Amino acid sequence: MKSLYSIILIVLVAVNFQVAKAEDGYRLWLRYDLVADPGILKSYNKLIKGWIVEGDSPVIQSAKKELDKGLEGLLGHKVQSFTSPGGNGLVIAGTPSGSPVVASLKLNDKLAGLGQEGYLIINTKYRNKKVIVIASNGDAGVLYGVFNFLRLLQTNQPVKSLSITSAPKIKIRLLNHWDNLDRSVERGYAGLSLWNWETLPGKLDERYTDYARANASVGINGTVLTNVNANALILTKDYLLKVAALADLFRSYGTRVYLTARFSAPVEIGNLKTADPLDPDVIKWWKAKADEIYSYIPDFGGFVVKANSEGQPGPQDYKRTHADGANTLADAVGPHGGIVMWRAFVYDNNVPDDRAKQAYNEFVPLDGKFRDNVIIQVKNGPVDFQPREPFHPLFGAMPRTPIMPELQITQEYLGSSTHLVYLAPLYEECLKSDTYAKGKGSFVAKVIDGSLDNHKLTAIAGVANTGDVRNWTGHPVAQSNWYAFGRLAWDPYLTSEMIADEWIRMTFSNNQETLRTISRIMLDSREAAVKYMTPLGLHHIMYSGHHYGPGPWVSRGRQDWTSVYYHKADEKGIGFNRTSSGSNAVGQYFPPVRDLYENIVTCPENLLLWFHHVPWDYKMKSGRSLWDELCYTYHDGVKTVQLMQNQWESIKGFIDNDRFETVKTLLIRQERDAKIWRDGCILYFQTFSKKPIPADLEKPEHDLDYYINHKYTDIPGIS
Ligand code: GCW
Repeated sequence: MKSLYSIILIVLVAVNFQVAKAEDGYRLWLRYDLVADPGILKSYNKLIKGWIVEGDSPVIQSAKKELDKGLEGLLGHKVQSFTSPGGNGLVIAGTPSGSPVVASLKLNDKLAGLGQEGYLIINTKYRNKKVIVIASNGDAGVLYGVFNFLRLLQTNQPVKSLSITSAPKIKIRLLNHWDNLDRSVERGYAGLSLWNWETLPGKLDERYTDYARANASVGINGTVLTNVNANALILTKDYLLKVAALADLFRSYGTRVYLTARFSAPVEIGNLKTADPLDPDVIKWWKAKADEIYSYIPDFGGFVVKANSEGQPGPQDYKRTHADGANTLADAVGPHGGIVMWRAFVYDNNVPDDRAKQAYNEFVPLDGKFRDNVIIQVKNGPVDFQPREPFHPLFGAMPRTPIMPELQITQEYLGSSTHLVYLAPLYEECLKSDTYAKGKGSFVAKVIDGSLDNHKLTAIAGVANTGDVRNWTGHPVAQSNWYAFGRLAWDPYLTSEMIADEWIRMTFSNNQETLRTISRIMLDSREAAVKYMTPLGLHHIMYSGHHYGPGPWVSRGRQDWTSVYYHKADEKGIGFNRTSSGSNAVGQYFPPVRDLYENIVTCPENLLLWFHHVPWDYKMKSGRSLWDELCYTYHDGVKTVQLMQNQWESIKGFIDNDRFETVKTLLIRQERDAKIWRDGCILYFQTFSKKPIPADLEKPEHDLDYYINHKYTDIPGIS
């Protein structure tokens, strides 16, 4: 009996080793490796005998190529393409207007309401033969449907009785690249910018196509190529021709190109004396510039603008409002169908009010004053992409103005490309927050999908984590954040678990045990990072330059860029009093959210120090004092990373060795640096609390000075 078990074990291990091939991560989640389960493979081969994709547009060509490539890889042989249907087992994809076969299926009723990007995937019969149909009203929908179909195969789902309809809930789904023209990437940790301006427009790197494929596979339909800290040169002819070359390529994947507009461009590249948005020459200049752009890029999406924020020029330089500025640009691109995404990430050190309140104060009075093609781009939280923030109070507070969220995919405050942190739970937390703007159920997701206030213009942006390193994102698991952003942009009601499940199956393995293990690691990772960096509502206590390590001691320089401004630790306690007895940031939320945060008893403990200055002895729900709870939570965070390491170790041999070792090495670094966060912060806060670290907790290895002076030598982007 024993030997039978060992034979079974050897066979199992051998099977798993067989699938564990060398892997550099370049293929992302679009690997299309042979379906590993023989039973499932057999069933697919029985059901799929060939394919027909009718239509000639560039997007349909992309759909054909993808289907061809995907089926060949997954099924292990070239799957024949047909020009006319005949036998059983054909995959038919197209639109009623571009494909006579699809038209003859009379799907118009079913397609009504799915728009140009939505699609259906069904098993049906064509002239009495069993077929699988992927249909949409628009070419982009066909491409998205093809990607969904391939995803079903990649994730080993049955494809025998499909009845899928899917349409995006948000119209414009964008990556924002903070990429500079010298190819450096602000807050980028994965090499240089993907856009090689020197070799454009002549050379179209293969990566551009693979980037577009990856985006289309999750439904991302736009890309803002340049940094919000903008360089006006991108709007000059030579650069625009380079942009046009990218736009031509991306168009065949349903992706539009957008740019950031530097507000002072009329002065810098237009030789005007002013950039005053109400000056007739400035208005004329922007109109002419927009006309020029559209002459090269007929489907140009529009502009993103960071104005009067962190030193960027803007309308306030001329005593004009954000609405004046946004409207001038909107009037320029509007006639061509373009939009303006005007960022609400504004704050000023000279304004004495709490930084967390400034965007709301600035923008709420402007509600209803923007053109129809302007949308206000709001970060998920009121400070700045912290590991945890409450949702931004602007969501729901400007009912007459479309609002879009800006999420950060690049891990500026979450361990760069070194820490394994799956961000879908962070995104989900924001999207599922109830603003109560129109009573219970006024979720952020409903504000941004337009349903709460009846807006047609809807959008969402994610600050990209891509670069020219071979695996695109540095950390292999950081690819999941790009993926998760896209999936949530398509449907903000999806869950982190579902998205992780898909991504792991496509990227690593369909093996149940492997899947469960990686999923557990990913789903716990964000909370772990919050705990070892900024537990209990702490925020903005990172090192001042690179934002990777701790810096609660940062107290010099611009006040609202210090840490002491945010944690306010003193002998009595710690935390920012944002209640009505403090900055009253709680007053920007609708009741009952406002009351929930105002009251120290009802304020969620994971946001406690965001809203309250709390005495060190305050009794927490656990029964511990605040000080002890802080210490235990920091330690919990590190423990989770240690657990993640053990869990990762358990899948050795079940995935390829390359990525296994890469992640393993990074987890060791993550543990090391999580301890630096933990011990540096605890020792620093202890100088105020004057209390001992609970006896059962491991003591810091070094003294506080060590942590204050620590330099990293192996972290991308900060050496
Ligand atoms: O998060 C902060 C970053 C800046 C960034 C800014 C912004 C692009 O530290 O690097 O600038 O936000 O979002 O504008």
